[in-house]
Amino acid sequence: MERRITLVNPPYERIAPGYEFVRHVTNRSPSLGLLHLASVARERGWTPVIVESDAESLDAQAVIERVVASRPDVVGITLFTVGVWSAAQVARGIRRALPEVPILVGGPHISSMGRETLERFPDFDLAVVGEGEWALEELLDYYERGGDLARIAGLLWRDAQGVRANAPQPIRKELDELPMPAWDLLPGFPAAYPPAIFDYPRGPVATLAASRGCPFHCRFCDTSTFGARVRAYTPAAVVRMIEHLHTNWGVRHVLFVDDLFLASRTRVTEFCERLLETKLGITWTCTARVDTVKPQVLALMKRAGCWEISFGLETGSDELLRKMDKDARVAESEQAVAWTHAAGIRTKGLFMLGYPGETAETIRMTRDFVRRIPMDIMNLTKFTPYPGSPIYEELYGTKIRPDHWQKMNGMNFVWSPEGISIEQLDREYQALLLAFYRRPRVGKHYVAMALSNPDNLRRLSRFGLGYLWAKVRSLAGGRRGLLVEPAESLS
Ligand code: B12
Ligand code: SF4
Repeated sequence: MERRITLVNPPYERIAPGYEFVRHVTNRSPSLGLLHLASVARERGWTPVIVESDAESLDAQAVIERVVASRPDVVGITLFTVGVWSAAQVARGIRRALPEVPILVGGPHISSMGRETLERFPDFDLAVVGEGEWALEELLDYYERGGDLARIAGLLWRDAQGVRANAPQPIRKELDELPMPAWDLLPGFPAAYPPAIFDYPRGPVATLAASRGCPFHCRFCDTSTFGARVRAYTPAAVVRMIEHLHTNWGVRHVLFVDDLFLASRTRVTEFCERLLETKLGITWTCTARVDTVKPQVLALMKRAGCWEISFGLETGSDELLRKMDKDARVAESEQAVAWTHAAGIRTKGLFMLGYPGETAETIRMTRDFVRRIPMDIMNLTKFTPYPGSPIYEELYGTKIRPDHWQKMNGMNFVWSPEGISIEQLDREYQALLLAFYRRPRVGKHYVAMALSNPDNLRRLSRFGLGYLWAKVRSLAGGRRGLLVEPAESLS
């Protein structure tokens, strides 16, 4: 008998109201987690279907219809904090149409807030805390043959007494044993999943995680899904996945989404050497902490196709870095960016604005910093205390907006530090980005990139027109050019 599981990446508020034009230039990567789960289900003889709401522009109602039409025996939904409400709406619709079908949830929000989420949203039946592959195998077994839910590690489930939490899952080290992510099931892959504009030299592009886990404890970061222990695929297995992507879909650029790609320089060295041996000419991008790069490894990475490294630089203030428990200093950030630039690899700086302790002075320091370093691309998020991060515990129940879960996409301020209003932060946000992007060196670089790739030019034009239109609407609506909705306030 055929058994079917439908896996859903639900719709969510990706972009703050007022900033809709940003959609043209942002990242639309698929859920790699669902690709892993789909391949595990297929290996066990189930028929998996994947629904990617954002890439397919599906709203909650369209997702419900798509899921019902797929005639599932089990539904799985991946949850980020920002997507919980719309996922609950989707679950309610599925429940009405298919009352007998169990609805599982998992993902970063569940790893930190699983019990609260199940208690709050009755249409989510079961939840998996942490990695999903091993728990899903056991759950599918349970649906085929029956058994005891209480024995599945990492599972949250319901009985007459309420939500029950099983023992946590053990740390799994054997990533090589996992089946290859099921890219073949992804609707419209790879064209429907472009990365952010200017973030890739040429497509098609795919995401990969070569490792899981991070031993650091930056206070703003949620590491509850993979934990503190770094586990990795062997370099040979990573190269095999790249060859698979290249052969089957012509993928030419890979975005590594690991928390700490450079956790082991020995592993990265072997990966680079093996990738060079393939002679595929693949380019790739990864993230790194500033204390993990050195000129020698950078030179090898460059030869092996590394095109860009994202560094979590966060701020230009040592005092704020200390408050974040970032375990890094501004001087180290500066050194890492300089070395990377000298190696011929582009650098992307990931910054945040509005962390507790942010002041006019720290903002000025960040502005000076982004003006002086040889960085190529700046990504600025609005500080958000995500569930699962140490800072969430500290700030929860203080000045956080009552609807904060729905707004947690890094594009809304849901909290503001003492002495700075959300409106001021929003102005500073725009000013900081302009301070960087108005640098003549940066401007020239982007003009060259836009002209060298028609795709960039098309996306950029749509973004520019959208921005002008948003400004006009804001001025006409009496918001003096501010792009945020006027109703936003803190409780
Ligand atoms: C790549 C990435 C993205 C990509 C792709 C997103 C996607 N849908 O996967 C893009 C750029 C689009 C993105 C966007 C955002 N991201 Co992001 N992103 C990541 C990153 C770096 C890697 C994700 C990944 O592929 N992991 C590898 C796969 C294998 O793991 P996984 O998806 O978690 O799935 C595993 C388990 O969670 C579980 N699982 C997942 N779903 C399900 C479902 C079921 C039914 C079951 C049983 C199990 C299960 O099993 C999977 C296999 O083990 C993570 C950091 C991290 N280490 O995970 C941040 C991270 C997930 N992002 C985060 C955030 C905040 C966002 C944004 C809100 C905005 C922002 N500032 O970036 C948006 C929201 C996107 C959304 N869909 O709601 C936070 C989430 C915090 C939270 N509580 O919500 C993280 C954890 C970063 C952090 N450390 O703070 N992101
Ligand atoms: S920000 Fe980076 S280094 Fe810090 S805990 Fe998160 S993944 Fe680790």
